[in-house]
Amino acid sequence: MDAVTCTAPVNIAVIKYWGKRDEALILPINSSLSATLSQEQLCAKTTVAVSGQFTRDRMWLNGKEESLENPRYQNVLREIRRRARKRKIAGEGEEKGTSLSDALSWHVHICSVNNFPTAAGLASSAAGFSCLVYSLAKLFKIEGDISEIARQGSGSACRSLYGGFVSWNMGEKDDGTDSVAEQLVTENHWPELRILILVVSDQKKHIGSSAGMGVSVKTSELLRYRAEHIVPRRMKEIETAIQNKDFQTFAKITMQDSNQLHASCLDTYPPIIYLNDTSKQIMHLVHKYNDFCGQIKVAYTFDAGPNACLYLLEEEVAGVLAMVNHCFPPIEQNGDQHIRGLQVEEL
Ligand code: 2P0
Repeated sequence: MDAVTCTAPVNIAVIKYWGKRDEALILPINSSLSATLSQEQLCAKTTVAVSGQFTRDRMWLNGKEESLENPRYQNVLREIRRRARKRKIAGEGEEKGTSLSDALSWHVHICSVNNFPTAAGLASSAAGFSCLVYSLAKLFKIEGDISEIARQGSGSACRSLYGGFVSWNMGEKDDGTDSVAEQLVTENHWPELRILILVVSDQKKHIGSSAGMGVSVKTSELLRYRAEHIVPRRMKEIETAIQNKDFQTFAKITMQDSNQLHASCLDTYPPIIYLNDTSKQIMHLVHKYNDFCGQIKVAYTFDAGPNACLYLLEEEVAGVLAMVNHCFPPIEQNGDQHIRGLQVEEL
């Protein structure tokens, strides 16, 4: 038997991925860009093991057995084994530990836990698939870019393989070989940058990202326009802003892109609404705060759910947390009004 355990953090997109041009290969209609959080918090932890004693591939997610029938798991396992087979044919991967020949003829057991609510719009699939693919790659001694494999598990997962700010280039090829993640800057580039996650609700979302983006691609003209004309420009602008640590530009684009994602969701037919009243109050509060300060001090961004992620600089954390706690005093068991600053993540 051989086993590997890894952790992978969630990532928070500032240029959002929404829509696929190929559902099976998970190829997006636009490039996207995110920051990967630090390893300590909001992460998936996965152990993968191979053994001659195992009679079939099996997986447990947060302690409960899950079926591996889902084509995404099948695609990931098939691709990992295909790459490992290629290495074995080349006579590699037999150096130490379990030989590749054994690993390839044995079944795999996967055990994964998240330390945050699954499917509450907190990028759980990104951390989960990133961690799974990274662990399997270590177990099967695969080398080279694995973001193409992670992408086939869940699109945003490819961005969690690297730290710092990471882009997922949409690519042009039909086979997806150029639709890969690339690190823009490392986690040490902008040490003053912080993310606050405000948990508005930890309930499962009413429509998952994959289903939601499928309907948006079919019905939203705004989404098509955004992918073709707006995202390419914004990607360049925000990359330059990040490289120059230009918080004003970075924050403005971040908020505009989040708003455009949710506008595209509303433009979808039938419409998809992920934001709730508390989310909207947070947006309003952020703009009021920035107006009061005379410049942008904090930016919000929302994924496929009502929870807010705030990007800000370290010097603003105490003030913003005080403001949030004042406007949304933590209340036990009070549905949507139950909001708290979950934690300060260090990039
Ligand atoms: C993002 N989201 O860029 C955007 C913003 C949600 C809103 O990536 O179908 O779970 O597995 O490729 O990766 C969520 O999409 O979807 C997502 P699949 P995924 O972070």
